[in-house]
This record gives sequence, C-alpha cells and structure tokens, in this order.
Amino acid sequence: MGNKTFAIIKPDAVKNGFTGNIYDRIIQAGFGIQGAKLIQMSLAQAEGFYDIHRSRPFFGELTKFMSSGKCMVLALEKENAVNEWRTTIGSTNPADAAEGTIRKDFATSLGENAVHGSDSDENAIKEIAFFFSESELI
Ligand code: IDP
Ligand code: MG
Repeated sequence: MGNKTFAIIKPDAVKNGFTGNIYDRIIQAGFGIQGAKLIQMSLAQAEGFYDIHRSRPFFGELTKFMSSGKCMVLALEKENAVNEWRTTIGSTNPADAAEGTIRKDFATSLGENAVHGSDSDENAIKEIAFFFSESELI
C-alpha cells in the first residue's frame, strides 16, 4: 500500500468559496501536504488528465467543467493514502456520499462534485507527476 495520493479541489468548490474548508478537512484527516498549487487547466490538459474516461458519455462535460475555472491540485501523503482519501471524500455522486464526507458537505452535483481522488497507487504517482515537477514536491 502506497502513502501518496493526488487530489483536486475542483472549480465548483473553489468558486463556491470552499477551498479553505476543504484544505482544513485534509489537515484534520491527518494528511501531509507535499505539494499544493492553484491552477486553471486548459481544455487539452483536462482531456489529458481524464484520458481514461475519453470514451464515456460525460467526457465532454467533465473536461469543459474542469477547465472552466481555478482549481487547487494537491499531492497528499498518509499511510494507505489512496483509500484514506477516497473515504474522506465520499461517493462520486454526492447524493450517495456518507455523512461528514467532503462531497456530502461541499459538492454541487454528480459532475460538479467538489474534489478528485486517485483510484490506485499507480494512478496516484502518474497524476502527481502530471501536475507537479520534482522540485515542487516538498
Ligand atoms: P471519481 O471522481 O469518484 O473517481 P469517476 O467515475 O472516476 O469518479 O469519474 C470522474 C469524474 O467524472 C467524477 O468525479 C465526476 O466529476 C465526473 N462524472 C462521473 N460520472 C458522471 C456522470 O454520469 N455525469 C457527469 N459527470 C460524471
Ligand atoms: Mg476516478
């Protein structure tokens, strides 16, 4: 089990003023922050990041949304980080997310669901490298 995961505070959450609240949840849940920065993705960058979803019907909607505004990308550290972060954020659809999870408390809809979390150790490493250079990871 790896100790790194990759997170995004998505454009809906940044626009709605929840960046600080979500950052707090990250700290409270015991994650270390190895890297964090505010960015706005280009459409091409969002398409590259979500390449595994290219054939899905929501790919266009998702990449347009993810490039629609500022978001915060984060490299997080904790033992069993991938599973721990997915538990902290809750189900993809906020309507199904457990009480006290980030998506339950801050997400707008299934598409605009406040945060991203890696789904495997392998993807966590790839996703961190997609947005951060070595020198940005402390
Ligand atoms: P995850 O973010 O919980 O891992 P995935 O299935 O990997 O969920 O989907 C990636 C993202 O695509 C979701 O977080 C959400 O923003 C968006 N998404 C997933 N399913 C739908 C859908 O049916 N309609 C619109 N957007 C969706
Ligand atoms: Mg996913």
